[in-house]
Amino acid sequence: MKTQVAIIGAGPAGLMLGHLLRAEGVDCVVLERHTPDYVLSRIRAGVLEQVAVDLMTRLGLDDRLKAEGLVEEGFNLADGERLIRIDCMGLTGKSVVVYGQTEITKDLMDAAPGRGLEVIYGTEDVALHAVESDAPYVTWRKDGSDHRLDARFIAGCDGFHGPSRKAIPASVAREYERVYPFGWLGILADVPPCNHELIYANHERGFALASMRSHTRSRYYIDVPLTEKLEDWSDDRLWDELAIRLGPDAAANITRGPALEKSIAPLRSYVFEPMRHGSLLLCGDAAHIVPPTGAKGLNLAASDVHYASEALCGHFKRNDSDGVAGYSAKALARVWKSERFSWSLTKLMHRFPEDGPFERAMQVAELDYIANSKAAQTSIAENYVGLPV
Ligand code: RFL
Ligand code: PHB
Repeated sequence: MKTQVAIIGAGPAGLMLGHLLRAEGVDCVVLERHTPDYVLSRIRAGVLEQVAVDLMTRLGLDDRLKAEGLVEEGFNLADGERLIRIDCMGLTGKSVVVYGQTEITKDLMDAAPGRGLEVIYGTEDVALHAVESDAPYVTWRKDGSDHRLDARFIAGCDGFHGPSRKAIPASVAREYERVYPFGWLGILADVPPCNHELIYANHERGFALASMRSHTRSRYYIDVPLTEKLEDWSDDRLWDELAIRLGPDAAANITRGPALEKSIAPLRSYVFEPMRHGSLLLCGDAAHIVPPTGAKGLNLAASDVHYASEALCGHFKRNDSDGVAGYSAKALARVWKSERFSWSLTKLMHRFPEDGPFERAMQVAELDYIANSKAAQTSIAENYVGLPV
């Protein structure tokens, strides 16, 4: 088989990039290890910045997003009894949209056949070859036979554990990493949210987040030590803990219900440089991870594929190779700013085991500053709604 761009991974990054390229008449094929049902069963992001919404609009795939997405004009930081509202709309003129990653992925998957976007599911042992040349190729196994796809470029959209990043030699690579000493225990339940806007809470017992997927489906998280076992957290224990950490006002409005999904996700900050090597471009979690505190992961995948599609269309349609050459630097400039915001919000809202009274006093002082400073609130708001692409 032959194509112009071989895309590895059919998560949001791979599917968005595939659609953007097809919309411009660039040939591509997406290779995905899992089945569509498996990809759709992963409960992940919930908050979209304008960059992700704009991308779906540009693709003409925003009907359901517009109809079902919840526009959030602000969010809240809670510290004990205090609730600080960040008025994103008032401070920046912009909002975010609550629309699950599952829904975005479904919209992109459903539209693929009609848009001529070929996605091959169930690809095993995907391997990248000759990425430093102008004729890279990908091999895999499916249904017991070997396959090969020749391309001009490979887009590595295969998440944190995929093979793409590893195809870049260590001699040219640089990794930056911070692993946090806790994970987020999340619960999804078909109950109305306790508040119409998200609440990020820093409580003496730990962090909590009240989020949602719709008016009837809620998503909550608490932070737990990495040693914690999921089976020790019955639904009741988790609802009790959420009620304490989110504070009495939110607790009074929490509706409890059975978990549709419950899982623990580790928290990590990670950046891999460069995001392009030869004919291989990395997009999304394949190149970087943010802790979920700023809701930036999926949105960074969207900004990466925006830059990558511009670069690849420049190459194929205008014979302009500058975009590909500059892709890594352009994408990383935005990645690092989102890394900074996610890290700083994580530090502000979590109790780290190594923290003492001084670190806690710093959190209180910063929250107090935020509560009383329009400049501080504006800075948080413009990062939360997303920096320009
Ligand atoms: P994905 O979604 O991991 O997709 C990668 C795809 O590649 C496939 N793959 C392979 N295919 C072929 N061969 C191989 N060898 C392969 N290895 C892997 C995988 O099966 C998969 O289908 O990466 P992508 O597309 O870069 O998208 C990134 C986002 O998924 C991620 O950043 C977000 O989910 C992060 N995130 C959030 N982001 C936000 O913007 N807002 C949020 O509110 C938000 N909340 C979250 C989050 C992530 C979470 N977890 C569980 C990590 C909340 C949580 C709890
Ligand atoms: C979610 O709804 O899953 C969610 C929302 C905000 C975050 C992280 C996750 O910061």
